[in-house]
Amino acid sequence: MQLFRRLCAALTLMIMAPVALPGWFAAFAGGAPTPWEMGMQPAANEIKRRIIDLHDLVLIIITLTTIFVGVLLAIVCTRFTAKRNPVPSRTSHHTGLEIAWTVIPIILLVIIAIPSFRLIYFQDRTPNPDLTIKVVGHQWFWEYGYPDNGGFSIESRYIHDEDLKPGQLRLLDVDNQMVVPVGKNIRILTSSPEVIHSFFVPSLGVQRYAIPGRVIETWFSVDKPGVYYGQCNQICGQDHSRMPIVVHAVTEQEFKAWTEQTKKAAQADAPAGAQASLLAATTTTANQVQR
Ligand SMILES: [Cu+2]
Repeated sequence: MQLFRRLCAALTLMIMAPVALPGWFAAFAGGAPTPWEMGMQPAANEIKRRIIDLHDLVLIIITLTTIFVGVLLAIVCTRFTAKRNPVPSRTSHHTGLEIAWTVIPIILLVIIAIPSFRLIYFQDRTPNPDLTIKVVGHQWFWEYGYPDNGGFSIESRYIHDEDLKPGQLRLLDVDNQMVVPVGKNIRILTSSPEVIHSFFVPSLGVQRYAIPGRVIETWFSVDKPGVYYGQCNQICGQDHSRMPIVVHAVTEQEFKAWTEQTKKAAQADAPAGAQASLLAATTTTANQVQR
C-alpha cells in the first residue's frame, strides 16, 4: 500500500512539478514537516491509522475508476469515429447497461460511506476520557486550560525568527507546548472569543474548529512520547500563519510533575483571575458541549 501511495504521489508530482513552487509539496512526516516529502504524516495514534486506511481505500477506488473511464474514452475516441463508422448505431436504450451504471456507482459510494461514517463517529466523542484540555483560539495564539489538573491555563505563542534556537522550527515551535500524557484518552474542548480558528495536528488525526460562542468536543491519544506539530488551519486574520500548535507527549510521571510545576508558576505570577478569565467564560460541562 505504501508503494502504491508513493507511486500515485510520484505521478502527481511529475505532472505538477513544472508549475509548483519549491517546497510546495512539502508534506508532514514524523512529528514535523520536512521539505519535499510526499504522503501523509505517519500515524501517532489509532485515529490517524484509521484516517490513512480510509484514504488508501478511496485512493484505490478512484484510481481504478479513473483508469476504467479513461480506457472507455480511448476506445470511443478511436473505434467509433465517423470515418470508421459511416453508419452509426441508432441504439438509444440498453436496460442492462443503464442498471449497471446506476447500481455500480451506488455500491462504490456505499463501500466508501460505511468506513467514512464509522471514522467520523470514532473521532467525534471521547471513549472514556482520562482528562480534558480546553483549547481556546485567540487572534493570534492558543490558550490551553487544564481543568482536571488544577485549573491553570497556559498561553502558547510562536517563536519569532530572531529568537529561534538551533533545532527549532520556524513558524512551528512555540514558547509553551501543550503537554499531555501518553496512552490516555484526552478530551479536547475548543472555543474562541472572536473569530473561527481550527485546532489541527496531522499526526494525531485531530482537527476541530474553535468557534465563538460554542464549545466543540474532539479527542486524541498519543502512542509514544514525542513532539507533534500542527497549526491553526482556518484563515483567522493577519497572523493566521503564526499560531502553530505543539503537542508534547510525556510519561504519566513527567506529566504530573509538569502540571504541579506549571500550576505553582501560574499561581505565583498571574494576577488573581487574570489567566482564568476567558476559560471561565467558556467553562462548560460535557452535557453542554455542542457538536
Ligand atoms: Cu487561527
